[in-house]
Amino acid sequence: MAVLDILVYPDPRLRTIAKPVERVDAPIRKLVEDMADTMYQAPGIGLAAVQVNAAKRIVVIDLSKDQSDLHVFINPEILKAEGRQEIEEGCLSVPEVFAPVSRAESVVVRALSKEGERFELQADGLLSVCIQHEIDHLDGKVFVDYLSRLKQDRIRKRLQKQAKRAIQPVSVGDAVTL
Ligand code: GNR
Ligand code: NI
Repeated sequence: MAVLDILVYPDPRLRTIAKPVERVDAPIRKLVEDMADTMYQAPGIGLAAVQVNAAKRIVVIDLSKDQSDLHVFINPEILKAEGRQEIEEGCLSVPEVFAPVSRAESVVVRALSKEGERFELQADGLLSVCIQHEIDHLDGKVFVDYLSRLKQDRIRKRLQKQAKRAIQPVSVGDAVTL
């Protein structure tokens, strides 16, 4: 069990375009497991490798309440997208921000499984949204990119301020425990 650190917007590493996985081998399967651990611990319903600073095209999703329905997508590709839906999205890399985003209602996705086997899946509703949100991460995109410039600026400033506060400066006279 290994929980990885999740990059926080506006970290420039979230703009990385992930590279396809060439072979689904033991190190890749270990990364998939660590990503699932990280997603469950957060907790979130999806996670893309770019969010844990791994530039590989890997996504994990589990919409269940009891960690019983893990979907693994390696090198996912959207073959077909139809219709439109808008739901309130959130992102583990953009804490405490929720906003509606317009996306395809249904998608057909092709990917490799954890065993390296090709499969296709038709998804709609929240699973469809989540697949699109995660594939965006693999292309260096974050859901706030779809919001107005004003909202993006506010979110960026707020999270930058929080990141600065999280680094506690040690001032003269502070007790230091070794
Ligand atoms: O946990 C998550 N919830 C969520 C809710 C609505 C739309 C998309 C998501 S994905 C998000 C986890 C995440 O940041 N994945 O990249
Ligand atoms: Ni996200």
